[in-house]
Amino acid sequence: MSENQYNVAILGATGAVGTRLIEQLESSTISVKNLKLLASKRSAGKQLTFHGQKHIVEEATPESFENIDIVLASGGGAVSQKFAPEAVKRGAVVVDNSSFWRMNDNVPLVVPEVNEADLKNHNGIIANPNCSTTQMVVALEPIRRAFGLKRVIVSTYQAASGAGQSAWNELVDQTTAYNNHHEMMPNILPVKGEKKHYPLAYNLLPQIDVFEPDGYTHEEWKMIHETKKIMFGDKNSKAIKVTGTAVRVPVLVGHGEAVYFETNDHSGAKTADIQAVLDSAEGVILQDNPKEQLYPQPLTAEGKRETFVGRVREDLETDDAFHMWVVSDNLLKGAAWNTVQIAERLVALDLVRVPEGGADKFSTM
Ligand code: NAP
Ligand code: 12T
Repeated sequence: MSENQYNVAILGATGAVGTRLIEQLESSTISVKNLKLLASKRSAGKQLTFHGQKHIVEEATPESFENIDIVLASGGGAVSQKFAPEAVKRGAVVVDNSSFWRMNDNVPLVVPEVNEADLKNHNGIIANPNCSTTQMVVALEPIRRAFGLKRVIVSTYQAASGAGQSAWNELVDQTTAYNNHHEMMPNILPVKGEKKHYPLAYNLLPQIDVFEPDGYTHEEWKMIHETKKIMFGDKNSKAIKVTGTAVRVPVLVGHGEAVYFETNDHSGAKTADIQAVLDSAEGVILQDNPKEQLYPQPLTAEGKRETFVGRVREDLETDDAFHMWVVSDNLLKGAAWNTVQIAERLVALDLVRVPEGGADKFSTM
């Protein structure tokens, strides 16, 4: 582990992900010299704590990134579009949570358990995948390594907090309103800024992010193309078929996923073989014992860095096909922990620097 100390900035520090970035950085192996907390003008002056010390939140400007080594960004797409190139120009390496840079060919999209090696190709920006993609590939990659993988069909059960602190607050308020026979006032979900809003309390919303012209939501589109880029190195890889349906459920923290997959293995692998591979996989905790009613749940995954897998079983009618149930804390492995984990790996691999010409790759954006 490197003994260097780093100046770190958290962009979007007051948000649902940002507050967890602070906590994950506190318990990381990274030695922080100075921490700068950045948000919009709205939160400038607010105080947050890091290692027991008060830090004042500042409004982010391009100059905020002078003398910064590592930026952990979770301010949203427009914020990362604007500020990530400014930070890289000033020599900082940005690990970005937004979807803005993920599909850029100059930007590695990384889940350390799956494709840590892609970090060495970075040009100053590294993208953190979508939360639902991250936990799915953590569970699928060990299966791909052992048995190959040719097809995935996923149904997601996604928590409100994935859409930010305001969506979290909205679900709490709606639940209270419903229980007290008051009117529910939806303003955020399914998507902030969309034409229509619906209550999530006591409901299910089969829309996460905006609709694409083909009828898929952008969340479903991201799961398809991010999975291909992370696991197969090409966002349009034909080596695997991926599809799915993303649904918002009235849970605060922790996404669930029912995953159907077909392997490339024709040796007759059984449920126990899949379980054995998952049981020894990095970042995975197998919780799978129907006799004891043991299976992953959002409430038991909350606050944990790992991805929990259970309900592993053979498909009854298709050879070499299985089902599993995957749960993780969407704000940790889905966002803040994966981001800090990437930063830890950058430090360990001595990659906390912008390579020559790196900044030029983002200057026209
Ligand atoms: P959130 O709770 O709404 O927080 C948004 C944060 O961005 C706040 O700190 C906010 O600061 C800051 N911000 C907004 N406008 C800004 C500006 N112009 N300049 C600087 N900071 C600004 O949202 P969240 O759930 O933490 O998510 C933040 C972003 O992370 C999302 O938009 C998404 O792109 C990404 N995310 C990714 C994943 C993933 O799957 N990897 C999961 C969740 C979120 P104020 O307090 O000043 O408003
Ligand atoms: N629509 O970073 O609303 O791509 O749950 C993360 C969370 C997009 C993203 C959500 C979203 C992202 C959500």
